[in-house]
Amino acid sequence: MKKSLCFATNNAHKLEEIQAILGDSFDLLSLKDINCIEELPETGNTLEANSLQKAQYLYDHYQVNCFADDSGLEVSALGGEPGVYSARYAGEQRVHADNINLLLKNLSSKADRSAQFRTVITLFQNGEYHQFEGIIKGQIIEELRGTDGFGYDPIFMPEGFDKTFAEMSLEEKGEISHRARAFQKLVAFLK
Ligand code: ITT
Repeated sequence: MKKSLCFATNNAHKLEEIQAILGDSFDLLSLKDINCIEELPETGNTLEANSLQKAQYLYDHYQVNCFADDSGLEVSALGGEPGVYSARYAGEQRVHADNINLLLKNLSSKADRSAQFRTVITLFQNGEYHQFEGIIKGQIIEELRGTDGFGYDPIFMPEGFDKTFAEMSLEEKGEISHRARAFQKLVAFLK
């Protein structure tokens, strides 16, 4: 029987990516599907804390088995920044282009351009939770390349590839991304 699970996100790109990874083995519900229209709490200082907070909120308020993710770009020369603050790096208005510009500016004098995307997923089901981590290492390039994807994709080149995430198709990115790796662990756990 298909498991029904709610994915705690409002990000249509992510829903699309995850649906591609899960295929039709799970009945994936969006926040809209469960009539959750309020903003989910996300006040932690780590990816672990934030994904747990979102999943627990949904489980407590909507009585659904669910999972939530939180991801960030961790840049070595910036001590792991922007990390948990990736979405609002350049301010609360959360504009991807502004975030990219600020990151490139802060990195302009640094020789080390290594970075990683990291995802933490929290699965909340039947009153228990489990966390899963996915990492993809790479480099921050100096100029934007590509138009697909979202966020920092145009400046992130994954290790072993000669193109950025924004130059990859959804399927290509979906095979190697931080989120894909964390989700593969989630799916293996669920099966
Ligand atoms: P929700 O909280 O609504 O799910 P979000 O945009 O905040 O969506 P995340 O918490 O997963 O998404 O990621 C936080 C930020 O990290 C995101 O806004 C991007 O700036 C960056 N990021 C995460 N995953 C990314 C990816 O695959 N490609 C590019 N940037 C990404």
